[in-house]
This record gives sequence, structure tokens and C-alpha cells, in this order.
Amino acid sequence: MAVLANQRINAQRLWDTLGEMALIGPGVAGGCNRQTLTDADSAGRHLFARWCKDAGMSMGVDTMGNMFATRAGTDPSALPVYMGSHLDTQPTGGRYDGVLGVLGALEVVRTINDLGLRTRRPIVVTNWTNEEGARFAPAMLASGVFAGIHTQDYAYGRTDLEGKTFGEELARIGWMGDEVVGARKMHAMLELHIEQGPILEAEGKTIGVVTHGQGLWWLEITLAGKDAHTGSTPMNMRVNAGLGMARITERVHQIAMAHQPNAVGAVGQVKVFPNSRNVIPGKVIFTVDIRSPEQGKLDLMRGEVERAAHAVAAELGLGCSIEPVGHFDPVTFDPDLVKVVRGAAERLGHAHMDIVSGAGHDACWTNRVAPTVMIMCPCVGGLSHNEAEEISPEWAAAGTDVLLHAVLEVAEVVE
Ligand code: HGY
Ligand code: MN
Ligand code: MN
Repeated sequence: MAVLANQRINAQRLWDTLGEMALIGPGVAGGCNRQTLTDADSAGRHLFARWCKDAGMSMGVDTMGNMFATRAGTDPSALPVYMGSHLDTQPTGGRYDGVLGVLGALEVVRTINDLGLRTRRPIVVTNWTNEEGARFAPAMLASGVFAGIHTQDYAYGRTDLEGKTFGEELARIGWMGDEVVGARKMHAMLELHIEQGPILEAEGKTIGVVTHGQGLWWLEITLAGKDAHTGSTPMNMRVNAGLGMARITERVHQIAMAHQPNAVGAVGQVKVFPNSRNVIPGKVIFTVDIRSPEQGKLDLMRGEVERAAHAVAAELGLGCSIEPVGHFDPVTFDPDLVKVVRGAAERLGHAHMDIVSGAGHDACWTNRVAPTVMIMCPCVGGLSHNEAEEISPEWAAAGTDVLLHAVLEVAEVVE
């Protein structure tokens, strides 16, 4: 299809669109705090919906709030090609994590409109609800329900730190749609995303052809000790849940280091009770995040973390319970779609390399129900989940150009 060989998206329009979305739910340091199911999330959804309407797309919303904007194909009976990601952000998130995938997909449709092209298959731009899992664990919750991993009842019952439930908040912001979640069938799903790691930039590559995604466990550990005075309680009489959390956090780091390469581990969320300066914590709830692209290593680490937690608790006389609150096995993306993405990067002349995704993405779940692939662009210093997250307009355009060419190939341009 020579006519398309040199087609490119409108890089300035994409960059301006990203900038406009970033103004909704702004952070305090230049990034974003547009957490899922907040009023800011709702405002971002309304803006996205308006843009989709302006681009001539029809919008569907399912019972998990997942948004699906459709550009019609010439064959309405053909399964659509989906592309998208998420608009929700971390509390101290960047402007591009997830957002590039949704607004890059919108730019692809805008460009196809400008070119006056028709495709046999419909094309659907998607915004998945609660990819981050920062407010309601686990991550990728709504795409997980869509893929049949979680039940909707489980999802609706998830609570945030204030005890509000996912279902209540989705209804409150008015984005509980009527489509049955998971009823839609996909011919393919493509997700554009920033790498959130340092590899592409360090290797001087513009495009990551994502062949695999690493697996993850989120283990929520509750340690029960005894509240007591930090001043008057003798050291040998303390039952200190905070000390237990600190020792287990160190063990998690040691376990990940012992499984290098291709293993990571950390504790990101800690709730200390009563969280008073002069009270020895009688209770601590914290989540361990361990990941590896190797199934055996991932399972080994989970066992080692659980044994270490119970051993530390026994040493300190603490109660210890462990609940998995997030999990997915390592992912292998669709080899044929990987070839399509690699071919598009080559045709466009972008330096590219195969890469394994370090972060989890909605694509990890859609991969269970449809052929799926990811496209990555670099981010500065590999930094993400930080308000200083940064990409260049050129990287954003390159990733979106590859998405354009891959989607046109898979959706089949009609001459
Ligand atoms: O946790 C993750 O990997 C993703 O950013 N939600
Ligand atoms: Mn993301
Ligand atoms: Mn993220």
C-alpha cells in the first residue's frame, strides 16, 4: 500500500491534545493526579468523549466504565480492531503513562479521517477504567473484568483508603454504562505506551516492539502487634508491627536481588496504625510488589517472601496474615501482531528493538481474549509514576505513527 508508506500523524495536534488533557487533574509538580473514579477522572472522560464525537465516532460504555469509541468500517460484521490504554493516573503520576495510548489512538483516527481512508474492520479507541490500581487494587481491574479474570461483583466491592467502594464511586461520577462488560469481541488489541523504564533511551531506540510482559504478585501483609508508649515501654516488652514491616521490606529487596537479572521487588503502600509519633505501631498493613518475566522465578519469589514474612513475625511475636491482592502471570503477546508492529517501525525508519514490558498494562489482560500487542516509546531517564515523567514530542509521534501503520494494516484499508 505505497500510498500509506509515508503517511504520518499530526504530531502537533497530538502534542496539543496531550497538553490539554494534562490540565485536568493536575498534580503539584507538573504531572497529574487524575485518580480513577474521581471528579477529575470524570472530567477527563467527558473531554475524551467530546473529542471522539468530534472525530465522528460513536461511544459505548460498559458496566465497568470502560469507554469504547467506534469508527465504522465498511464491513459492520467484521470484528473490530481495538487500540487504547488508560486515562487514570497515579496520585503523583505523569502526563503520558496510559494517556499517550488513549490519545495516540484518537490521533490515529483523526489522521485516518484527514486521509479520507476507509477500513474494512471497524476501529475502536478504548479507555480502560482503573488501570493503575492506586486507589482501588488490583491494577488493570476493569480490563481484568472484561477478560473474565475478576467478577464484576468483586470489582464493585473493592474499597479505597476511605472505605468507598468502586461500584459506588463509578455510579457517583455517572460513568457506569449499560453495555455488558466483556460482551464485546475483538479481532485485535494494540496498546501504545511509554516504556516506563530506561532501556529504549539507553539503547538509542525510538520504538519498543513488546514481545512479552513480566508477571506480578501484589501481596498485602497485615502484621498485628501491640500499641504502646514509645517512651516508657522497655525495648524487650515491645510487640512492634512497624519493626516487622521494616524487616520484611528489607527481605523483599534481598529476595529480588538474589534473583537478578529479571526480578524486582518493593513495598509501595504502607498503612501504619495508629500512625502517631509516640505510639509503637500495633498494626501495619502493607503491599509487596514482586515481578519477573520468568514464571518459575516469580513463583519462587512469592514463596520466599511469604516464608520471610512469617519468620520475621514469629521473631517479633507478631500476628501475620497475607492476602494476594493482585496477580498476573508473565505474558507472551501475539507473534503475528508483533511482526506487524516491527514491520511498521522498519517501514517508518525508526530504530527499534524487541522488549519485555516491566510494567503491567491492560494489554496483559486483553491478551487473554484476543490477539494483543504493545508498542512502546522511550521516556526520559526511564522515569514514570513520578510527576517529572517526560517524553519528547518526537517519541510520541513516532510511537503513534507506528500505531497508525499497524492499525491500518490489521483493519485492512479499502481501496
Ligand atoms: O503497576 C503497573 O505496572 C501499572 O503501572 N499499573
Ligand atoms: Mn500505564
Ligand atoms: Mn502506571
